[in-house]
Amino acid sequence: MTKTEDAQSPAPRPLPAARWVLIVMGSDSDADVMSQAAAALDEAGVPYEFTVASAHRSPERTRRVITEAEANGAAVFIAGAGMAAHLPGVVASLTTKPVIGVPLASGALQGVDALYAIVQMPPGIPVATVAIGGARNAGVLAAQIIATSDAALSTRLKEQRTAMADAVAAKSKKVEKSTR
Ligand code: RP5
Repeated sequence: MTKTEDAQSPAPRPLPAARWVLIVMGSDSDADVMSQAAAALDEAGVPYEFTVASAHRSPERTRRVITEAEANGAAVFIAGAGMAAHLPGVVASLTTKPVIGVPLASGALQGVDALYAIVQMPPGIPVATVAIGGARNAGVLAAQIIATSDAALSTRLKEQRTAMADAVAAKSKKVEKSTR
């Protein structure tokens, strides 16, 4: 059973089947970091599919995966890759849906190469780029994009912000002191 099918079950709160995210990465060696995008979508209750397609090693698979996902209603694409990271840009060339790129740390340049490759897209084919290894923010941003047309999801994201603020206050309590 795929994650998309999972999300059609009652918990936590199924979204319409069309509002899902494709998470794609260049290699299975990227999966641990990219799982943080999946975790953020799980927490928001947004369904997704999680797969590998390489812009360089499997260009035909990449084209098929992206075009099929768009035809099947993917609303946002998250693409992560390391080194000469062309995958997010290639994904963006194949769809007009929003694409979020995640530069991944691997190889001699530890993600600086991937950051430059992903963020420097030519005019007309944008990729919204998060930090090196910033897969969690990619998941949060994808949820925010979907929330622009989903009031319940928007409310859930606001609740998460409140919980984050509460957590900061709790952390402060653990270390606070004053000598005045
Ligand atoms: C990139 O090359 C992948 O996204 C990965 O980050 C990196 C290394 O890939 P493997 O050699 O581990 O498959 O295309």
